[in-house]
Amino acid sequence: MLSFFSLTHAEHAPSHEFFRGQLVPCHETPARAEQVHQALQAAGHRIETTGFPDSRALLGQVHAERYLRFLQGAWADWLARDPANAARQPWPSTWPVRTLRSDLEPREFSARLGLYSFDNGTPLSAGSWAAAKAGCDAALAGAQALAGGARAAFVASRPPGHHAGPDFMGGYCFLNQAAVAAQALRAQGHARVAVLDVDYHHGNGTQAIFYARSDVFFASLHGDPSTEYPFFLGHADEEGEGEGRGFNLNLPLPAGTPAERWFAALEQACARLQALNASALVVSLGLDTFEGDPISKFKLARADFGRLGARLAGLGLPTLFVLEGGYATADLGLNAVAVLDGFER
Ligand code: Q9C
Ligand code: ZN
Repeated sequence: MLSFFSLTHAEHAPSHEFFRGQLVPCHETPARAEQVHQALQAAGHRIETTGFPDSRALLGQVHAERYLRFLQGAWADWLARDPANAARQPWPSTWPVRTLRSDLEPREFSARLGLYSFDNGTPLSAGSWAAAKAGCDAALAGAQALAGGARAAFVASRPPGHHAGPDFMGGYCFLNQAAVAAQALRAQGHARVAVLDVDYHHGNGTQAIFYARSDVFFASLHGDPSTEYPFFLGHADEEGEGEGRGFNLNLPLPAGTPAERWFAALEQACARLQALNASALVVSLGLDTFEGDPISKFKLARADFGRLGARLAGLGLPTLFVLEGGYATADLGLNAVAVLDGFER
């Protein structure tokens, strides 16, 4: 499958993350993308690495301008505070939760980082903007490949994007590549685009971006947020609002869910997106549903990823796969290739 991969991903390389209150080495690493790149090459998939279009205009359609300005300048602001910060990671200090004001931007950097974050588990590094932006450019290139007649394409980007909302980062995500792709497909003339999120974690950012819209249907299969990250969104009663009512489908599943039950939920999502006449599909392809994933609790095996690809091919839609999570790094490339090969079989 035609794949889009920017080497710029490697510029996002923070060292540690907060995980259940402890500082631990990052789960979301450059090695993930390298594994995917190698596996794509080994399996003979064509990979484009340069010459992507600029997604900046589309970014302004899915993210707030003040958030984009903050994120683009964040590392320079952090260094301006103290040149020694070059060797340190910034962390948010305060979050504007209920009753606090989020309309104003504080001048203090760590407070602004709090304003634009919903967790303390999303470390920023010098090249975070560049890497996330390159992923969006790759997503736009993928959408353009579909417009040019490709049946499907794969955007092998990192950092991931589905937790990034209109004006916030979180869950290792900064810019929402899948949302950019969906917006690009809309601009090409697809009247309704479906975003199917199969990452273990609910795609709260994508849901938030499209929650009041009927032109982009969002469906997600994920660990039940009553016990799984991101905890505060992803329940079955979130069905969309206003014009978007009926265009959001959450299928939370308990930790430990085996493959058969997961595929039954996938059928529900497929039935809905067909009933809604979506004419293009963006797949937020998280591979952290894998049985070997270190931070997730579903039980899909490699062969199940092939089955997933085959099932999605059966929908008969132009399909753009966008890499999201997946932290069993040594298996990540082979799991991604299993989906793509299953689709093309
Ligand atoms: N301090 C994706 O798979 N870990 N993101 C919880 C909270 C967050 C996963 C740590 C896991 C995010 C794209
Ligand atoms: Zn995930």
